[in-house]
Amino acid sequence: MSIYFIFQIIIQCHFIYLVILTLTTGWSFCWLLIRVLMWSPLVLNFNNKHTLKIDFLMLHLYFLLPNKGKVWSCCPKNWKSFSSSCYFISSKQRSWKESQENCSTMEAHLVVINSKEEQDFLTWNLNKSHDYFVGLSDPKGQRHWQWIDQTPYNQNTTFWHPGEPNRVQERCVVLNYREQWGWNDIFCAHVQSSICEMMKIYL
Ligand SMILES: *[C@@H]1O[C@H](CO)[C@@H](O)[C@H](O)[C@H]1NC(C)=O
Ligand SMILES: *[C@@H]1O[C@H](CO)[C@@H](O)[C@H](O)[C@H]1NC(C)=O
Ligand SMILES: *[C@@H]1O[C@H](CO)[C@@H](O)[C@H](O)[C@H]1NC(C)=O
Ligand SMILES: [Ca+2]
Ligand SMILES: [Ca+2]
Repeated sequence: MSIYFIFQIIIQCHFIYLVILTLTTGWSFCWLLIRVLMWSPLVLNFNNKHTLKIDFLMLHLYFLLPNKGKVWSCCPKNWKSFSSSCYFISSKQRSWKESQENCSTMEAHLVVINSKEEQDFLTWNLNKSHDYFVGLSDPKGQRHWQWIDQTPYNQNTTFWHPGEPNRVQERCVVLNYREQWGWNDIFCAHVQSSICEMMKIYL
């Protein structure tokens, strides 16, 4: 048997292994692959670093060779993909802080709206009768707006409803529908739906 042949078998076994994991765990294939590539102890228990290196190499070869130079990117299952981000729309009602904490357990943060295109993409997927927390707040009540990921607040890319923001006590921002989609400042302790955002994962 040539080395090449053995190589092929190993790669195929890996593929089948991943397919089985995909079917049995309900994770999306791409996401699962990421976990494997990240050597997550959740998915596989490798014996030593040597096997890890081989696995890493195999998986890269398996996916990169047939796609010569094409970049693979993906979002976890049930997340929506737009540009270089993934979004999770949660209809569960939580305070702003709890919403952010929930995003951060998923390695994400409350959505940071960087453009009209991003906001339009999101609103296509939202329910007009819900309010969605975004990652914008005024922690000190000085009308000094801050994005959760430190993106500078740019007055040119804001989508406040007419008459908003209106009250200094309202320090957290929701995206909601009033004839059209826009932003409103509300009390941070109010419970609302939310949107999480994370960077797309590139292989
Ligand atoms: C975060 O929210 C999602 C959806 O609302 C839920 O499935 C998940 O269990 C939550 N995670 C935690 C740690 O609360
Ligand atoms: C939108 O939310 C309302 C109230 O929670 C719900 O009754 C309705 O089914 C939702 N619509 C969609 C399309 O999910
Ligand atoms: C906002 O828009 C004005 C006018 O178009 C422009 O002069 C300014 O540089 C912009 N500010 C930022 C931060 O992009
Ligand atoms: Ca964004
Ligand atoms: Ca308000």
